[in-house]
Amino acid sequence: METHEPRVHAAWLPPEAFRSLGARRVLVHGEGLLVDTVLDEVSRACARYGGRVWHSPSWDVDVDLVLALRGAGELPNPAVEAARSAGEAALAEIGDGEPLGEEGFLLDRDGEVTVVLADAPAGLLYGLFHVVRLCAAAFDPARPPERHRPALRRRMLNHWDNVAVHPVMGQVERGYAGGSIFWRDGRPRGDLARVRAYGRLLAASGVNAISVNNVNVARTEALLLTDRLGDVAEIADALRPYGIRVHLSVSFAAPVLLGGLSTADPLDEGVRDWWVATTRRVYDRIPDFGGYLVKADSEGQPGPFTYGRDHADGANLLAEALAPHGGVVHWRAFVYDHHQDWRDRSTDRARAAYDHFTPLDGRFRTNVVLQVKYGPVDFQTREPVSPVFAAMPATRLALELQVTQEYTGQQRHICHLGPWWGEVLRFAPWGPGGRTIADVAVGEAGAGGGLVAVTNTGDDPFWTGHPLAQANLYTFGRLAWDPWRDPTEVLDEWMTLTFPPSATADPELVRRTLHEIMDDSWRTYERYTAPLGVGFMVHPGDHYGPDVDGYEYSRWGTYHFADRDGVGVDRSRASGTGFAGQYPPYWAQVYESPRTCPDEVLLFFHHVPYSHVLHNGSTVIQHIYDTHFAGVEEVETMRRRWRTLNGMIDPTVYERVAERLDEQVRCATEWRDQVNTYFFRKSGVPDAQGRRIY
Ligand code: GCW
Repeated sequence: METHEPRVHAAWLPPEAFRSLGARRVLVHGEGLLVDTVLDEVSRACARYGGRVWHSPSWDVDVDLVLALRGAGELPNPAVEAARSAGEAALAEIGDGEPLGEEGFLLDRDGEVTVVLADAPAGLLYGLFHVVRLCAAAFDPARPPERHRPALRRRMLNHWDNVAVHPVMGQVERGYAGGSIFWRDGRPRGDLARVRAYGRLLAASGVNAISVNNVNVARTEALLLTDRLGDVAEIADALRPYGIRVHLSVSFAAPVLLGGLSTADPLDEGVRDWWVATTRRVYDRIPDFGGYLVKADSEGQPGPFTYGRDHADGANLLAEALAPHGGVVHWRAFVYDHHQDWRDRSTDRARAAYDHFTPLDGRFRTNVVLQVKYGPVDFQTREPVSPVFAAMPATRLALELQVTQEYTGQQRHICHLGPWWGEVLRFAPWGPGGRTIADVAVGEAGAGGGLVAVTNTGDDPFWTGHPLAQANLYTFGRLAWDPWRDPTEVLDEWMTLTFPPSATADPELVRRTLHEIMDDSWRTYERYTAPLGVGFMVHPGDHYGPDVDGYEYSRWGTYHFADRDGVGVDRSRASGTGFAGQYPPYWAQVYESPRTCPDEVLLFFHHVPYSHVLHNGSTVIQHIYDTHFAGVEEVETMRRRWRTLNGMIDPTVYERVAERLDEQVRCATEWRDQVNTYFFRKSGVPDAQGRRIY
């Protein structure tokens, strides 16, 4: 019997988005694998929309668009050569004398011709996707020249995909979009066309690196490094034409697990030799392999602590093996004690990354990137930004975001994370006006650790389960390219590509409605879930839906300490865990006192009485009630608004979102009622507006 894969949604690259490009006469000049990709993209667009494409050398043809490598030789076409020289002149004028680099490009207009110049093939590909994004505006005669270079060299996604299905976590850990694009039931999934299509989407968003397996590395996954390296090479081959390099999560215990050694001690000669030899074999097979990603001594994963060594010893061991090949180690700072006792008030999970890693600053090799989650705890809807970013000036730090919505509605809820990431990136840990998290990730001369995110994709026909969650993935890529960009502008860009105005009956209505639904959806999610930065009121294990006390007495840490008088975690220096003191002076002082601490993270830093008055004028208890009622109303409004799009957009998208909005309303209502009732019962304080609390 024949089986048919369901039609895969085009996400932000529907054919319609190529209409403007595809109707043009295009010349591609240069050679290379990624130039072939450019050619292929342009050819397909032109075949569909009636344009024409030439690949150098070409003679006297009239063109609308030239995409050329700067180093490629002269062409016997005066108009094209004139456009190229105009581009060169514009570059000399607006540039800083620096080359465009491996990935940068210039876009310019010369009379009737648009010209894209790049130093290297990847730049040409990014330039092409820029032309696609601009649509007709790329051919606007009055368009001034633009130069683009990514702020961050590595813009990486981590897949938490398992090769073998994990008995609890399934095929993809914290995956909400079906199975894995790469793996199924212990084997490669076998659909390399889908992998390639994925690479294409990622390249169009700006991503240039991915790790292909979960950071929790079990037996089968460990083998990817050795016996099953061929499976990784196949993925690398499929992604290479889109400029995406493959990285691998490895087990720190690999020398024991795979090499038959008796130890994985990082200072043991035999262990070092094993990593050197194994890594050499990886590069023999995958010459552009990116490197290793390691979760060590964390949530049961093996690490250097077993051997009495520290994390610099551990990371440097792998870095040394990778260095001759140009590879990097991404070493995760997510190390904490997950065997806590709620009776013990001295352990604070929020302190852990700083306490473990800051003493190691300066000891990591230059090809180690320390990958730090944005907050000190774990991808909550709201946390203060991790103080580690301000505390390790001699280490390359990457900011780790979570695109997969583990704690933010699991792609059943609309929760557009761009605004949150924007806040994190703009946070100035040394105080207002100082350097920001974006600056730290960029580093000096772009040598910082970059941006990394746990992806939200799977083999779901919409890629991300919730069609609107595609915007989170797209936004991540674009912010990784330019972390200073306004996330709302990026969202707008995503809308134009995904719902092309030329294919929509009422484009203005669609755009406005999507903005109304998505722009503030993260704050809406925050309103109906855990209040004031306290976090973690989720159902243990699956992390979906409310369970106020779910973690309160568990070994994973205690998060809210609610009693009849008040709520919150005292993390002050004066009377609490001292976490507030991990920040540089400005924020240490602001966070130290409930009087100065910003409302949105008040309960992260302080245990306060329910009658405590917030900066917004409300008491804590009334704020809890108000936000929970408001949050549910906002979700109901979202659903009403979505219904106005019925018949305007792709019906499969419409239906999938409509279905999920029903669940979002149900779940938000559950959150509201459980949280409000919980705090009403604890505090005995009635709602000032007399609304129904159960
Ligand atoms: O958020 C927690 C998740 C784990 C995850 C871990 C991590 C991959 O609940 O599922 O494990 O973080 O970041 O390593």
